[in-house]
Amino acid sequence: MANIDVKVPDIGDSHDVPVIELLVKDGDTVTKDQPLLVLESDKATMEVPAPAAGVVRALQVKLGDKLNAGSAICQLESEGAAAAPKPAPKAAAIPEKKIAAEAAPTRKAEAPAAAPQGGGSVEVRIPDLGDSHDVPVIELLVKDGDAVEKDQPLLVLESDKATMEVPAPAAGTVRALKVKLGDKLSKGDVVCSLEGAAGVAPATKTEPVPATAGVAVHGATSAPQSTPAQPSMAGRTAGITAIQGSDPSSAVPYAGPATRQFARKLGVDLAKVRGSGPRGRIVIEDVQGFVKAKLSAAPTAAAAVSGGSGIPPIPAQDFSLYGEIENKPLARIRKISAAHLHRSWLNVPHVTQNDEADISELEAFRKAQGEELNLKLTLLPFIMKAVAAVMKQYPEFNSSLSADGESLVLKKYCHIGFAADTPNGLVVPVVRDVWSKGIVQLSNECGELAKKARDGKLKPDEMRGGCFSISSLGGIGGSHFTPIVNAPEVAILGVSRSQMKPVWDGKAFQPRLMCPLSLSYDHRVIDGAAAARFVVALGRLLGDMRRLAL
Ligand code: CAO
Repeated sequence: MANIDVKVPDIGDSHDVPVIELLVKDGDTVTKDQPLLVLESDKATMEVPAPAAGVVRALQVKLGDKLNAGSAICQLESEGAAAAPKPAPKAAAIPEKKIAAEAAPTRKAEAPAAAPQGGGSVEVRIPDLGDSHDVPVIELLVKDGDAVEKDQPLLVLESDKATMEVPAPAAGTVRALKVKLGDKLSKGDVVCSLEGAAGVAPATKTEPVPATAGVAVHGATSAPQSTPAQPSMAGRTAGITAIQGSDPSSAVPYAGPATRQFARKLGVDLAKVRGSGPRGRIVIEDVQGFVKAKLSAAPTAAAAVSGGSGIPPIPAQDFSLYGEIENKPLARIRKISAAHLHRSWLNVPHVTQNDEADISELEAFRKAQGEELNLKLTLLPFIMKAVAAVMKQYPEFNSSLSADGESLVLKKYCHIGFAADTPNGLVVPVVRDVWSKGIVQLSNECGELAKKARDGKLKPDEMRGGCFSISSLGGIGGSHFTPIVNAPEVAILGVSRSQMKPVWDGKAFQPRLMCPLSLSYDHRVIDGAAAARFVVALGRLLGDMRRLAL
């Protein structure tokens, strides 16, 4: 057993760099290279990884602490030789893959990737990208006519090895922008001109700048890699991993400094933002989209948890850590119904009353009538008609709570909605005036509305004004389920698949077709006894539809 003192390694020119994320706590077991914390200076965001596997002990830093090279972080209680403390490693310690991304801040002044053009204008070219060629532009951060500050990022390149920002070598106005998103650039390619960029130190002749000087890698202006005389980036930042994020095991959001800065300004936690860039990289548009979504979701989300329930959100997860994933945007209908269902589920104290109705005679009648009339008569219109009759008998099932919760609004009409399964999600078309319609008419209307629903042609008016809903899964299968009340309605009937069952008639078991019914209701309005009465009455009606005529 050995204890390693873990310290902040060389972080280039940076001092008093704040801890923006603390990724471990005392007692945590970490693997070698697992990030312990994230530091963020003006120039770079850097992870400090564990130098060996072990258990974190005596953690000495907290969020916001400002650290320097050599600042103590913690001890690592580690077993075996691998745990032996290492001096701050130099170049060799870092895998080649990461070298370009592990840039330390270096001499910006020596390498503006710009060639003077006269008249206060300079041509900005891609500087030396080390071994990389044809590196795609993954973010274009300026457009023609934009005024930029010195060092303001102009574009972001991403190779297999690194994500690199190309900053403006001087303040000026962007002119003749020659690149677009997706272009593949190499050393010396012209990016744009900077007009009014007076005072730019000319690059050594028109040669592109040496090595990677002038290229900011995750905000850190990188040191030349290929020039042996320069300290290697790996060497300079040994022990520091600039945030690359393309490593899916990284818990730190994968984003460039410009995006990070933008997110910080808006107070956006990047861990909650889904990146749309290559390998999930978060770009500025993602942050904007996140804020937009939050703002537009605010009313429904707030409504969904109305009553100040303070329900903690489900933490965001990176599912790609566990296997391949695909991000499929939700259809509009699904988003709307999700918000509505969530709101109903949270606001309405639900109880579900289950029962079974003997529909043996009804089925025989339905089939016979269907054949006689040459009509596709399903069970749904019969159930709808029976429900409407029971609602007349028990008017609280045809009511809504007033907005202030002080009274019950009793409806003198009967419009019944039915849940329809469509390729885009659940919709609930509403059949009007069920009291005044016969089964055949109800069947025709249900058929038409269901077709419109599937074709995405329902008008908003055809989904409004319902007093009660029916959710029939009988055509699919299953026994009972718990439907969610379609608030501000106060009850919903779930219908499951009928089955032949042995039913005791007092003398013997008889095979009867039993249809499972599940009545969910708003317990603020409906008592359990009333719900039981409703279901029993419905079962009796479905058992003998002649009662409807009484
Ligand atoms: N028991 C046994 N068979 C049943 C039945 C039941 N309870 N309900 C329907 N069936 C039968 C029908 O009679 C029909 O059989 P036939 O072709 O032999 O006559 C077959 O199942 C298919 O019926 P259907 O589902 O197409 O027709 P429907 O009128 O009963 O339902 C509709 C129409 C729109 C409600 C239905 O298509 C649908 O979308 N259901 C899903 C609703 C849903 O998703 N609910 C969940 C909401 S909460 O997440």
